[in-house]
Amino acid sequence: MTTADTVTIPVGGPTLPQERRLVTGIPGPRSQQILDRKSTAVAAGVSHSAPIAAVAAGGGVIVDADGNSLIDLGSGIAVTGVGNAHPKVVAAVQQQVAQFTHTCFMISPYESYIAVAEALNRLTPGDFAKKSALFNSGAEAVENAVKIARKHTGRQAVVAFDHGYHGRTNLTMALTAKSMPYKSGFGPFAGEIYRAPMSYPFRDGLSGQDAAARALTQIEKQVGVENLAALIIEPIQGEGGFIVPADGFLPALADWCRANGVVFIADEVQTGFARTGAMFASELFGIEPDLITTAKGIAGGLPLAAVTGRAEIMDAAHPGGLGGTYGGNPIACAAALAAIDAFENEGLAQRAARIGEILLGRLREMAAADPRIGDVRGRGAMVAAEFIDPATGAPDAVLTATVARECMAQGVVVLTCGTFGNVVRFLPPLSIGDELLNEGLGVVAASLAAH
Ligand code: PLZ
Repeated sequence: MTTADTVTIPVGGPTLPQERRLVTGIPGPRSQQILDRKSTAVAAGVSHSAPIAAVAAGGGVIVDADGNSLIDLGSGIAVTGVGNAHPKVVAAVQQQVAQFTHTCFMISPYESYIAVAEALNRLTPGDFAKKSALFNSGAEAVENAVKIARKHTGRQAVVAFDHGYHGRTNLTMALTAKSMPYKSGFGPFAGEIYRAPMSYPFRDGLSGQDAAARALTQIEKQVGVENLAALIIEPIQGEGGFIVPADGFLPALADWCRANGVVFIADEVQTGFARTGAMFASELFGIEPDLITTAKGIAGGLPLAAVTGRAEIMDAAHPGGLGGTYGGNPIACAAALAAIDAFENEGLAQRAARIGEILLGRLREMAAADPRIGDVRGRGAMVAAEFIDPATGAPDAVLTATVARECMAQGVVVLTCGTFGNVVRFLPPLSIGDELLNEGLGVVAASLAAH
């Protein structure tokens, strides 16, 4: 049985009616039927948040198998920044898929891969010679950034930060801080990974300088700079709780890396591509990373990832030392070139900044009226509210999960995150309209007020 037998599937993209429309409960019967098949056929470890089966999406909505139209405040975890089924992406993919689907860039190279590398070299911060290499997922980009940094420095140790998230492969699990659900029972993990304390202004109250001094002293004493190949950090942490470090923290780390021959890797897998109101979040903090990892937003939903950075570091790996069968697949590259065109020519960074004003404005209003919102933070279209017990300041994961579930039931897809599971995060597609965004936030406010 397929969904197509039983329901008319609308065409996705920005022409979908931009409305929240519930024609059944969530999940409706068709979604439920499909999700029942999921329980039988798909490994239990692969869980899902929204209890729907999606059939179309675009602008700021996701349509499910029952014809419900939900407001999308998650972008498939910060992926569809340009919007689902963006017309330029659709056209580029359709043309490429009819041209050729795969040759393997390591066997018979093609121009679009090179054009994506050129675009990344141009768009990433830093006015120095850069090179790029393409991969399939964020985790794969992070793995390769670490390989390159180790080869360049001849050192092995890598430092990641408390609350950091870098992926689910063996090396990136080691870099990821949170045990449950990402790591628990899956060890042993890769060696020579060390963790340093993050700047988390809401919880540590430290200035950027003091938080950096704390981290750097720990690194010098516990790892030793002579052993350290790289330091990897998300400029704004994503899965860890949308933690925005205090001013001065990131520049202090970057300066220290430069002074000590340590490769500074910014993991911009979640923050990249206009998400934070700048093309890359590093720009907001005035840092020029040696290497930047990107994925998610780069290709409008197709799987593509990259490492971009200083040419002399990128070239440290010997010919044949980097690659993979699918890395820089031609369809994903065509999608990326179309998405990058949209990011550059459709004012999407400005749009993200405007979305941020709406998000921060509405959430701060809610926080002023409800002490259970302990902190509202973020940049551009990457904003979160941290839920606490107002009496103690302790994280309130139960309220967070309840609000998220209630929003889903009311037709608004919101995501949670945070080491303590107490953060509701907002990552709308940059193609969402003000009205729909405000309606979605109204549902969040009502869900909070009801619990
Ligand atoms: N680095 C900063 O945010 C992916 C993970 C969702 P992949 N974040 C979403 C989940 O539960 O698996 C991410 C990230 C940062 C790396 C990654 C990994 O990117 O494309 O999921 O491998």
